[in-house]
Amino acid sequence: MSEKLHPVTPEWAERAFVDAATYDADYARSIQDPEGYWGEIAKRVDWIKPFTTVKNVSYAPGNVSIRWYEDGSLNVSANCVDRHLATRGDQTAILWEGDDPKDSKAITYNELHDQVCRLANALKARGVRKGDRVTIYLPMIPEAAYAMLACARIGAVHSIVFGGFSPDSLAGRIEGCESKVVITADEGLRGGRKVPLKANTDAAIAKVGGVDTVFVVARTGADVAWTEGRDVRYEDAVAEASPDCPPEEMNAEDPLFILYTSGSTGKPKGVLHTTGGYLVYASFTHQLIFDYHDGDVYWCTADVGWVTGHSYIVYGPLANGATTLMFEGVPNYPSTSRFWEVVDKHNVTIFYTAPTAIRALMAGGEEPVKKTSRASLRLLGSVGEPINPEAWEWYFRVVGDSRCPIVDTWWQTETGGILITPLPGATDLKPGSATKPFFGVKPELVDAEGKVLEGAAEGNLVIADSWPGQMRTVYGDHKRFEETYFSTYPNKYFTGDGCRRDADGYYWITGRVDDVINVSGHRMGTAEVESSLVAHEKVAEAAVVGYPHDVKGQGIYAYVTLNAGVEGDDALRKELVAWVRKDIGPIAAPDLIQFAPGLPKTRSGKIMRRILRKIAEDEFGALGDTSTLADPAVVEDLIDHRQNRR
Ligand code: 6R9
Repeated sequence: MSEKLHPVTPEWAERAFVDAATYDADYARSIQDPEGYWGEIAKRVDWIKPFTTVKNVSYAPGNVSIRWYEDGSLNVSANCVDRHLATRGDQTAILWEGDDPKDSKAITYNELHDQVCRLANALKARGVRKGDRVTIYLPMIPEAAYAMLACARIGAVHSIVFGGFSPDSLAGRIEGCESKVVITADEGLRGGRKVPLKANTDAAIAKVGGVDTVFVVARTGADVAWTEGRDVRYEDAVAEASPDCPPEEMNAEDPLFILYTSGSTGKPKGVLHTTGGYLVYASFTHQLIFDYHDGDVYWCTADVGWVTGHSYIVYGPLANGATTLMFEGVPNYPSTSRFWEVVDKHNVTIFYTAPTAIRALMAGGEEPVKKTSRASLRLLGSVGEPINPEAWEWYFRVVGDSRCPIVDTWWQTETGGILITPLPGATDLKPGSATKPFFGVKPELVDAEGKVLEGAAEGNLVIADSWPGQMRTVYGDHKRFEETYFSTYPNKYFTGDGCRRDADGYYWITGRVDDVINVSGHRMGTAEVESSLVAHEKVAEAAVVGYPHDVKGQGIYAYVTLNAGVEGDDALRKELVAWVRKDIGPIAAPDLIQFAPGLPKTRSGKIMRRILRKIAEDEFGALGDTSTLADPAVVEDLIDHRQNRR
């Protein structure tokens, strides 16, 4: 692995909020005195009623409870909008860049306030009250941010569903949190292609029911089916509503949002984040890690359907009074220069994207990048999966002209904000390493038995103590929360990631150690893809694993056992791929399907995934012990018919 060092430059040590000496001193303090430290940091947000307790956390088995600032009250929308009006009402809050390069607009903080208040009143008029759940299924348009902030303003709990998810996935998420209201658009627009969001919403509601209001934004103006009494034209509702809506006083531990994410077993979990700690953590990390100063133009290319969009397009930046760019399109439309053209058009100074995008663009060569200026860029960021050193160096040299530090930020939906990351004025960079813990974060490496490993070591990554942005529970299932994150290693939060720490104390995330795969930076549970495949009438059994993929990081490899008498051919492969796309969404579509007459199982019937992973990686020389298999002969057949030959 590359151990090339990119030291902090003198200008960065000078200009950034944090330099190396400050990092060491503040980190030590944040670990020794978390209450004192986080009590002070929390002053960065406006409280309605100040808190008197900072931290009240138990990771004890059977009694996991996480509370920060628990007797304080505040409102997230007031913090992200109202408090900036006096000083920066006319500053751009959201810079929107449409799918079509001709479409863009700037929304000031004053305009944001007007839109959020009107929508909040429109929600109230349809009966939405504090604590009610609202599902948001929107493309990357400013209305997505308005919707989030309008919910936060009245104390409703939003649950955003990524626009690429299918009607069935949407249905499961509507049902999971019992939303009575959905906010969607007629159609989405991505890379010139239309996404039938309203039709998908209709199909989802037909399946689960329970929804009495659907707000529909006119994005493309398409003629869509209409259910009188239930469907509401967003533009009309907002125009009729009053622009005056006082923010609801929320307790620090009142829920802010639910976000469904894949785990190693069962259906996606509703990760619940609350109000005070989340906002403090999102805004603080955003400012320090991206070194956000007034005048910066900040662009995170994520979708608001993922946690990165929540914390680092909307809540963190807006709480900081930033200008945040929101992009509706894709990196390769109308051409593979699009990202850099947008950077030049809006003078973007901070750019945050995912390794999969870097690798895809890298495959297209330097020319589409080099023909743009990018002179405005100061800092680059990466998130979603490990970035391989080659992609890191290309990003640094070609995109950043060897001028811009790269912050490789490790975190999860569950963590609410970034936990392991460089700070651009403090941390010497090693390509491929997320480097060091952020303030207040106490990572540890443990072995399979839970023994804490010291010094240079490789093991499973756990976090030994809480931080304010941590998830509080799995919505409606606290037992699942405890079992998933706090039972493997008692008294510690288990991340599900493997990790190596080098002799300099740098962390290198090696990837998931559970049955979660990371496809183009999107989390997918192998169990979800399997249950979709077995729901097909021709499939008897399926086992899904990840395998290394040049662009996506991991690809989806499915072993499928067909029902007796069914012939496996390319037509059926296509049919199964289309089936999963339709059932879950395009991101879950298998890349490779191998028809397998039998799967390697132990005598007790457990599928030996270790063997399937090795074959999918084309590494069958290292299969390890196969003696416990019920029928070792199936392995020969699997190897003979493997689909990934390198
Ligand atoms: C923010 C986000 C979380 C999983 C996580 C890990 C992987 C994210 C990473 C990274 C290496 C990084 N991951 N950032 N791995 N380096 N900088 O992506 O949340 O969708 O919940 O995924 O993504 O495996 O456990 P989420």
